[in-house]
Amino acid sequence: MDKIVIEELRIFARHGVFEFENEQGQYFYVNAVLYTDTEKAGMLDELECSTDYGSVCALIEKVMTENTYKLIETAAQSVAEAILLSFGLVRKVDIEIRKPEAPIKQEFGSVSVRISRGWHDAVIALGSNMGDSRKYIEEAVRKISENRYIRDVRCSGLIVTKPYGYTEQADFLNGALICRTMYSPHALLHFMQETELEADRRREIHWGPRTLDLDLIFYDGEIISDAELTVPHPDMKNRLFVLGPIKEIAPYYWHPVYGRTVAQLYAELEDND
Ligand code: A4P
Ligand code: MG
Repeated sequence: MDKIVIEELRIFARHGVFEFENEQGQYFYVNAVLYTDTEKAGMLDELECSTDYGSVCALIEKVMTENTYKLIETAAQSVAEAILLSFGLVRKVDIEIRKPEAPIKQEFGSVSVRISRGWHDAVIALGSNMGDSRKYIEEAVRKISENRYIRDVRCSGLIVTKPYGYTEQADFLNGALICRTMYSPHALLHFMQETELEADRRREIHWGPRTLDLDLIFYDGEIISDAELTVPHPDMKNRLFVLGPIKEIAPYYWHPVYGRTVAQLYAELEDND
């Protein structure tokens, strides 16, 4: 992807864990790499088709000077978020904040924090079989859509499905949504779990009845497997109630483990059933 690069933007600000740093202030230096597509701007020679680096510098200065953070980690996070939220053409940013006057006793050149943040594709499966299922799911979609770290939400229709796994329970209402998110996979999972709890979700029987179930099915083409999170969701290929709604909104989403599209996985499962 193309890059717009800002180097050594010098900003006087007051970040630091010590009170004297907040009172006296010091110079910080910001490096930013904006990942974007400059082809159209390059062909038409029009600033509107690109991201104005002058405006980006002004925004970085605003974030750095209108806030006082203890950590340059937080300053970097805030700068990255502000750029991604304000400049729609920027897909990803690398931010480095250097603090050459940091209060360190030893001789040193500079200390800095470098982070990368960006917009990622995520697919979330929605399910409910307790209470007013439609209301719980619609409320969840609303919360997800209103979250500032999530954008471009597209939701499938909702379908009634027979319970899978533990079958002694009511029919489910299922759907799926695709979105772009600035959250990491784990942060997105935590937001999804918060949303489940706000829908009176109690974790009782595994695979049992629930007011709201949000499962992270895909996150870009990433493969994740740790104690908290498995992505792509390990049982999705056996679940028509997951594959069907995703097929409606993203039939060509590529499963990075099985090497097939959602539409192909759906067709295979339907044949086997
Ligand atoms: N976890 C790991 N990976 C993920 C992921 N990709 N997305 C962990 C979400 N969570 C993930 O989930 C248990 C733990 O899984 C979490 O702590 C998380 O860290 P949970 O939601 O607390 O428990 P659960 O929902 O009872 O278990 P599980 O395995 O998520 O159940 P499923 O797979 O969601 O199945 N039949 C129909 N027709 N429609 C349904 O929607 N749903 C289920 C529940 C059963 N039968 C169904 C349906
Ligand atoms: Mg679940």
